[in-house]
Amino acid sequence: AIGIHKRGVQFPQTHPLALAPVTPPPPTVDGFVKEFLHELNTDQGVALSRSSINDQYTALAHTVRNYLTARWLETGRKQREGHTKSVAYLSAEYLLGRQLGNNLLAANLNDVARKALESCGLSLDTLRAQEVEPGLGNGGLGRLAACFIDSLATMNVPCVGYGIRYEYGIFRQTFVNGEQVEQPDSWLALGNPWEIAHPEAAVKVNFGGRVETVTDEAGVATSTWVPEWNVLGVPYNIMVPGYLNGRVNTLRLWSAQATQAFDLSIFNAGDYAQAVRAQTFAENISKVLYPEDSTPQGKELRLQQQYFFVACSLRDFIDNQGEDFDLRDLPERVIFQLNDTHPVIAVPELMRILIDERGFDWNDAWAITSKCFAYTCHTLLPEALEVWSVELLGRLLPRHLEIIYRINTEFLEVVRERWPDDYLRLGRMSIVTEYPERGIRMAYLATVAGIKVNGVAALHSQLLRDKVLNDFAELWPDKFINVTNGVTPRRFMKLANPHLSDLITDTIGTGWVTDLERLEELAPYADDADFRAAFREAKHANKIRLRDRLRVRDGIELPTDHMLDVMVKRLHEYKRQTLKLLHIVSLYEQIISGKVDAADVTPRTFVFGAKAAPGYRMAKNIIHLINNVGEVVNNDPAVEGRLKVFFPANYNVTLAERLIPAADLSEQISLAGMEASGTGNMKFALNGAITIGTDDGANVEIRKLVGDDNFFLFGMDEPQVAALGAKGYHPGEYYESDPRLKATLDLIASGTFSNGDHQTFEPVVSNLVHNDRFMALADFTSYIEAQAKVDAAYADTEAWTRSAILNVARCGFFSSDRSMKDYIKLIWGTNPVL
Ligand code: T68
Repeated sequence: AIGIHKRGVQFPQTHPLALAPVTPPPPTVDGFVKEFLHELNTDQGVALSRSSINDQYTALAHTVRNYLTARWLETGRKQREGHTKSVAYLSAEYLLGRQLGNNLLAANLNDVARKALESCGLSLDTLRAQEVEPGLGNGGLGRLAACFIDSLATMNVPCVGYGIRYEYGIFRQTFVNGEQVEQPDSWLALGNPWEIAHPEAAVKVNFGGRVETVTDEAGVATSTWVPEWNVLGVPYNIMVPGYLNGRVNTLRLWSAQATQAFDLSIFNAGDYAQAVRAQTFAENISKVLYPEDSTPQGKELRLQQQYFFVACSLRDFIDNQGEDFDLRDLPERVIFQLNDTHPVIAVPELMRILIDERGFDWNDAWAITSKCFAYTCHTLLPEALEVWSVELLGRLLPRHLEIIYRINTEFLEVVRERWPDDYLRLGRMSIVTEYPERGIRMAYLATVAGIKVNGVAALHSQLLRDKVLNDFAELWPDKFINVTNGVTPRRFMKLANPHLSDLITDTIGTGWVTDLERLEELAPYADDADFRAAFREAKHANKIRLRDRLRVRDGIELPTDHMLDVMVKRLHEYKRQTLKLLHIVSLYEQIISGKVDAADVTPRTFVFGAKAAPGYRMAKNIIHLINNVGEVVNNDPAVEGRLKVFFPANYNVTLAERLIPAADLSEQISLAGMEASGTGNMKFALNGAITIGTDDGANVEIRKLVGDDNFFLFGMDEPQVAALGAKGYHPGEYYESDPRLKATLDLIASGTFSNGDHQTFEPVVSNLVHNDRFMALADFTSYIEAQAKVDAAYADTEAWTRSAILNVARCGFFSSDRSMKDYIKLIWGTNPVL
């Protein structure tokens, strides 16, 4: 068994040199070579001449880490001694992407490292390619968390990111005959040089059992949780370096371990499977990332994950405040930002710690707890709002369930006071729902406990206030705010798009990387023909970089002289990949039926990237259809040189970094009112792609900033969607009345993309014609018209470039640095520590 680390011990400092962290030698090429070889020899235990690429990569990563270590320790010391307020970002997902390139950039070691490796006969690019990206997230929500911690470090804001060290991240997607097949993502197989484990600081987490309540003579009831089993959470620390500022924050991810490794007596008796059962069971908790909205099976494990990482994180944060810290001061020390509802069980957990472990009474505990949390909502889809069944919650966390009931009782008192006799409202607002079974609405719990509730784009926040959480907004109008998402310009411009970044820096200087609004200074250059030519050159160079990558990665031969039309995001019906597909099939149909001459069609290459949740049948059908359409279109001489459709498997952060800078057209075509924000849309615009999009999520704000002339808007807006829904939507009517749409759907139904078989895509077609929850058919005509405008605009190269430049120049608002400033100002009230 692993000993539990005793907190609060004063570690001895026995040598004067140990009083300050060892400062790294100045980063000269020779110094770097020395450090690198030292790592290779002592850490990997190999000579350069005998080393594998993985040895070299690992040694390089450690070398970079060593340069950052002193800063890291210094950041930690200042934070502890400063007693300042920190952000504790609680997120079940961090979609980090590769670390090496980012950390070299942050530490300004890129050139030195490149030269140092060259002098050893090695290539930095080869070693960078060796890194398996940590895919510890599903999509936008996880990537947002990664952007946020990058920005906070860059802005010198004390922050610790807490999450789960999944042994397997988001599945690796492969295609077999066009269909998605999931492979486990064993990202740790070759080791992870960026993490440092602290098994001695493991935290115990309890589960199950029962609550014992005793009532004393005064009638005061005391509850004690008698748990049934427990696991250990082992923290792994990962550096989060700020950009060129010497600050290194921490991401702390928890890994589950059995409290007792195995039963030696059973092992000795020969039952090996039984002997390690407890261990396997415990370690399952952090085994694998849940693919979003899959089937109910495994739900229990997901709740275990949520409580596991939240319990570890609260314990860790509180213990780090020292032994004589008064928990009444907790709100001055921390704000726990809840990244969606996944960590919301932290609310009753803090209440439990305060009441059961620290002896606070209910009201005092609530006074503290209700100042320590804020909640970010990332969705509007009702089925995506988490509800935990009372049966499950009561079995796994009986004391927490009891606390939630009490929170609800007290909350409903407040509602009753404000609206006496409004029973319907009480039912609507109750944290406990009775349908379809008794359950706990985690979004409501978060709303009741949070100091603020924010949506992630202006439209989304407005819809939260006016629709999903309207009752709560009436009760607490000031609680509801908007913070529009953002993306880090370090990774998604400077690192991913060196050509454009260099051009920008040559034109307006370096400041934009940490002050993205300065991109505005580029606007006048949109009218400068030389600048436009240079801008196009960068775009073309990016297409070549992408072509080279896809050739090796996927065996795809990407034309570099086509318009590059890209739709990358999770596969979901509301995002409407099918609408994109209908456009492609419709172009194809018009050519092969002779309605349009191929020579008149703008050469376009369509690229998709998307993973479907393994249990999401329709999403998988759509992937299959995209692949099969690609197969037919790409091999039909009738459209040769005009249309190509590619779907590289396993879209991830690494591919995004290559794909986005090369794109001309960004597809953001969700049904209005469905995409909370989108962040890919921001990345594309900042890299000089023009958006075709609906009035949804952050598209609304992008369009407002870049201007209507530099954005292709189509489709219904949210009020129109709501009105159509209320009136009754009949997709069949659109099918019957638009001959182009009919021909398109008929072509799919005819078996053209399924070797003549009519069954394969019947579910997709019939779902569109008979159900079409996300109204793709209603927006089809408008979409096709907007796409025709895209073609016309693209034909005027200079005007197109001008628009693309203005997209870059006017999207500085979408830096995650700005998002963080908004969180700080509107929610956290934290200060930078310099
Ligand atoms: C996304 N949500 C929103 N969810 O869809 C997107 N869900 O509009 C927004 O830009 C982004 O969040 C950032 O705010 C997600 O990515 C998930 O990944 C998810 C994961 C688990 C369970 C449910």
